Amino acid sequence: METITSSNQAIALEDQYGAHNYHPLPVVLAKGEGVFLWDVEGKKYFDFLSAYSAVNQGHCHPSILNALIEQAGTLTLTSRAFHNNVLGPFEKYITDYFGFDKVLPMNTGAEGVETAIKIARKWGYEKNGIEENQAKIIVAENNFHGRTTTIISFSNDSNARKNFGPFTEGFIRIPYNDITALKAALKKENVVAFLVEPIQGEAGVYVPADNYIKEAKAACEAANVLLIADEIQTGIARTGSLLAVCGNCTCEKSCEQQATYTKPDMLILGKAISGGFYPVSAVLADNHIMEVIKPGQHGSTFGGNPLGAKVAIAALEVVSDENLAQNARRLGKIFRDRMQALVEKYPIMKLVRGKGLLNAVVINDSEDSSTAWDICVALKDNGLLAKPTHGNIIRFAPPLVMTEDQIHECCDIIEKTIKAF
Ligand code: IF1
Repeated sequence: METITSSNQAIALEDQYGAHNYHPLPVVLAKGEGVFLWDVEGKKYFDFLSAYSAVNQGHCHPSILNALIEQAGTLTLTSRAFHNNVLGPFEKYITDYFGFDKVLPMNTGAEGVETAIKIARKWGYEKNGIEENQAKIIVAENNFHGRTTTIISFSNDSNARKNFGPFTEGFIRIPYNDITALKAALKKENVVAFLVEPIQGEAGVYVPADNYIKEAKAACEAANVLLIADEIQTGIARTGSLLAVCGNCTCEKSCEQQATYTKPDMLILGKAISGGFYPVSAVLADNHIMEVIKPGQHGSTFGGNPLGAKVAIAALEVVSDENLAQNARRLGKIFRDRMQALVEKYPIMKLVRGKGLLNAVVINDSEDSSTAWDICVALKDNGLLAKPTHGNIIRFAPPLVMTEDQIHECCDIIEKTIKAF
């Protein structure tokens, strides 16, 4: 294997031998620890993307690393043709942790979404009298749920869809954060579920009305339709609660007792469920839904493997042991207040929005301008890594282990960079 001694060398290799399915910022990372990343030349950065919220626990968290190393030397993969001694304990741990009867473990987030779609359809046909092959699932405008052919079938992002057809049928798109539109769609024939992100991440961190999810659940319940919450990006303490559907829960009591908590019929998790060490995703549901899946009807080679299961337990322990939800809530408020001060001071900053440590700044320039990108390149030069989502929106999502001093240091870097623009 070629040894990388310069960033340019690594970029050249990717350019020649790798598909060009991303346009990364011009930085080549070689080491990560907590909130920090180092490039090949040894320059240190604050990470303000957290691998799209997959390293909420910080890079290379020692206790998750230890769990990985220990299990990796013992048993990594058996397939589900046989049992293993880690899957059962993982299934009990995660269903207790989130308050559901059962879990179906998969690998990537998109697989989790696909799994939830299959379960919802099967539940509709076998438990809800929906006409075979006629199931409809309601989704939101500007959704992002992954990149598989079925998932992009219900996306309205032309870049994610163009020339990937033909597409999967059975989806109804409605405006996000619009209960009236949801109620109208719920009146249509053969609707089995409403699949929604409690906060739209990729669309640009759109936080809906406080009662949106609770009212959506009530409307779905009245129509005997399943509410599926995609918390792949918003979950695992990112938004200042364990889940975004926890509302403003203070994490002192169990979920059922929290008035602000809305329990979805199906919960989809991914990304930080394994702290960035190993792909793990999961669909959680109660028995009356999960029991529609019988042996041989769904699965995957790596789904539920002992290595991913052990890593996921360790990653979730870090979330509760280190009070990451409370930290994200506290630091997120500080961050938004500091950004709001910049909005008032610098015309180039249009607005800041977000919840917990999932935030975005809208730059006061056209969607197709390169300003947001140029600001991110300048932030990189100043030691902070962030990347625009769409056009003029910059997402700011550091690991949840950040300290108050560090968040102020990062805001100083952002201010210094914005000032130069
Ligand atoms: C990319 C961002 C995008 C997700 C939600 C499912 C998935 C994701 C809410 C699929 C994945 C990743 C994918 C990555 C960029 C990133 C992302 F919003 F997080 F920034 F694209 F929207 N549901 N999000 O956010 O999970 O299959 O990737 O494990 O595809 O460029 P996955």
